[in-house]
Amino acid sequence: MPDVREVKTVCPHDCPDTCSMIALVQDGRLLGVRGNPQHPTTRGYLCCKVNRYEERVYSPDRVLYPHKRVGAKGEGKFERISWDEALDTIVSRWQQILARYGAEAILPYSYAGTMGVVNMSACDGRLWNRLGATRLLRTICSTAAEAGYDYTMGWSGGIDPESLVYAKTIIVWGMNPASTCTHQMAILRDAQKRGATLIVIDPFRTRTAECADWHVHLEHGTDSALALGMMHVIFREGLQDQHFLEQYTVGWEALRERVLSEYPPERVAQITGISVEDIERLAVTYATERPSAIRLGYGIARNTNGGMMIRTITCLPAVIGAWRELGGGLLLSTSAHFPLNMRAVKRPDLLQGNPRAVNMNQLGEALLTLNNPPIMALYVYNCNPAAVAPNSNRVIQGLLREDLFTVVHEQLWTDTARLADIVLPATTQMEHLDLHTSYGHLYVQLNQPAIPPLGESRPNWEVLSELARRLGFEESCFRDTAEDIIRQALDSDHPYLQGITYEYLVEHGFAKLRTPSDPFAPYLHGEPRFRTPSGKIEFFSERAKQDGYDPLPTYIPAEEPGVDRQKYPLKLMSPAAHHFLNTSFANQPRLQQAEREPRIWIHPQDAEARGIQQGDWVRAYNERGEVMLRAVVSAQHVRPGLTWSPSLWWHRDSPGGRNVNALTSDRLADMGGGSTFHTCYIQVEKVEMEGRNG
Ligand SMILES: Nc1nc2c(c(=O)[nH]1)N[C@H]1C(S)=C(S)[C@@H](COP(=O)(O)OP(=O)(O)OC[C@H]3O[C@@H](n4cnc5c(=O)[nH]c(N)nc54)[C@H](O)[C@@H]3O)O[C@H]1N2
Ligand SMILES: Nc1nc2c(c(=O)[nH]1)N[C@H]1C(S)=C(S)[C@@H](COP(=O)(O)OP(=O)(O)OC[C@H]3O[C@@H](n4cnc5c(=O)[nH]c(N)nc54)[C@H](O)[C@@H]3O)O[C@H]1N2
Ligand SMILES: [Mo]
Repeated sequence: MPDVREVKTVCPHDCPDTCSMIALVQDGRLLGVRGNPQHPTTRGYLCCKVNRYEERVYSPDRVLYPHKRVGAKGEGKFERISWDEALDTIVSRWQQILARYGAEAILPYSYAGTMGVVNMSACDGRLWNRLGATRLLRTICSTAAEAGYDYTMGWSGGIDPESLVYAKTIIVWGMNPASTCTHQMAILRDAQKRGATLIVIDPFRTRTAECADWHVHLEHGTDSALALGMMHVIFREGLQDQHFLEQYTVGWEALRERVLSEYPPERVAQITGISVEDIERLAVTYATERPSAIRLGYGIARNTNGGMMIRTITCLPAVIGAWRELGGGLLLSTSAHFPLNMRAVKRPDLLQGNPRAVNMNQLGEALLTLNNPPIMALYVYNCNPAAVAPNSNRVIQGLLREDLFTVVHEQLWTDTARLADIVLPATTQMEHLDLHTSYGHLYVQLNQPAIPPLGESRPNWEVLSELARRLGFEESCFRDTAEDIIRQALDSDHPYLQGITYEYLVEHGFAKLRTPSDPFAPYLHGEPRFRTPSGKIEFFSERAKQDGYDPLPTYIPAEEPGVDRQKYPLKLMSPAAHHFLNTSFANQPRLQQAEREPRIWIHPQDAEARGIQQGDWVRAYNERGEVMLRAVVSAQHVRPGLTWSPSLWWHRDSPGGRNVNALTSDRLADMGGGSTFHTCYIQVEKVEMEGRNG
């Protein structure tokens, strides 16, 4: 028997944990993966999705060879072809399109299937910049939250999650780490064991809420009002940090006046459904049982008022000076701390002129209505838009356009791949080299290939750089290998990267940024400066004012204007499923069994009014589409008027052929062009599904 080899790898998926993994390999075959016990946040275990990675790598759904479509669009009939034929076809179709319509007729469409510096970042920049293709605004996930945070904080990095064990009060706000980043949850549990109070603010009783000391079960979309009500109590009781306000913030007088006059707890109680006593208790606990930390999620921002909710919540730590204590402050993202040389990776300098932009949340609209030029070619990688983008019937209608030339580079035969003209096989993380940062910790990590590529699969960068060369682009960056790109990314004089070289990472796998303290408290050392125009935390934001927003944080309800609330009276949220990662892993039988069926949580009042009982199949519908879901009737989980359906099943595996995105809206959030998956109105009715009810 050949020996079992251990290879240092990194989980590439879109999750703040970015785990360090050990791949076990025998004779070129992946036996399994383990969480790296040496890694301080991975701590030797992996989540329920990734701990059997071999099921993903060797899935019967893997794309192993290039294919071309032979049946009608969407029929799903394909024939194997060679790489040469595939690349020749792509280049010649693109060249025809370039000659007739220009480069803006080509749209790359990608997100974070892998978060690697090589196979995401370099791929999203270089070729498309050089080509002058239509730019994709990558807004589906985080941009509303980032824009809201930025008005208050500038793009200043959040606190080190490893510092959270020193907190005495932790508010997890609009985030579900027990499902979406289990290693962050472990830190929160540790803090709880050391005596911290864990508070969860969420309109749904999530797995995280189940673990909390206190679940603040508020009305959906009302968080700004709650945060402003907390500030009212803090100022009224004199619990603010006056020194911090005067030294490090802008506009605290105006903020104080607003919250004292407009957000008394009585009014906030009416908006949020939380009692006056609870609002007072929440504010006083947060301000006095210190250090106090807020773990703020991206999920909450996927609402029409999402940017303003994040902007408002982000003001709270400054009011009490929480940033000045180890274990205090706020964490939305750690990304801003990584000083990698991203200009060298993405090459924005290759861009000439100012090609138009398409918001990725409105793909259907772009494919069906854009003109001068229309989108004639789509190149999809690291993403599954047919199933993950909102308003999927519209997206699918666009993808079915007979004159659209669609290439999908994929690991799996996803809903999107099945709608392509050319399908290219992609390597998995076990089969290629890459470098990773994280948005939830402070480690730089190297992923080394553990096994040879399966079938004829190739990494993203290999394919895109080959296409660039075949298009005649002579810039030397299109001859870079993955290793070249990683070395360029690490090429920086920044003290945080001191000694973190390619060679170091080959040997050790990971390195924590060399920050001045560990755990890193970014605003404890010297005089804190924030990355806003004033260098201070901005309660009053001149930039927000110029951009047409209220310059101060404020409460705006989450609403889908123009919807007939008589016809569609229920609100639907569809956040992350525990056993899937967006649509990744949702094809694997073991995880499908764990997730059971596409389901919808509904309050007993709303169920009874519709004759719906526990376990019935229901049809959820609105003007955009319909979905079949199994009802979970629960007063504990949702308030009346709200429903909840975890995302995301594949369309392929959904009864009726559509997942929940057939219902969601492609309206944009208030800020950052973000998505609004959770501001969605529907009606629900009971249906008889053969052999399925009961
Ligand atoms: N298991 C699993 N893990 C994942 C993912 C997955 O799909 N599955 N997805 C990954 C990705 S891409 C991301 S971006 C992250 C997302 O990670 P999270 O930010 O944790 O995202 P969600 O679970 O989508 O949403 C978090 C919570 O926001 C709540 N929410 C919605 N609207 C409101 C509101 O108005 N107020 C408040 N207070 N809460 C609200 C939802 O009820 C939900 O519990 O997770 C990553 N990890
Ligand atoms: N209703 C609803 N919809 C949502 C959300 C929600 O909360 N509710 N969440 C939204 C969020 S936060 C996000 S981030 C998006 C995510 O949407 P996507 O980025 O589309 O995420 P996944 O569904 O994980 O699909 C990623 C795809 O990339 C492929 N892939 C992985 N690695 C590679 C690689 O190296 N090369 C290539 N070529 N392909 C690769 C995978 O096989 C997978 O099919 O979904 C959004 N959709
Ligand atoms: Mo995301």
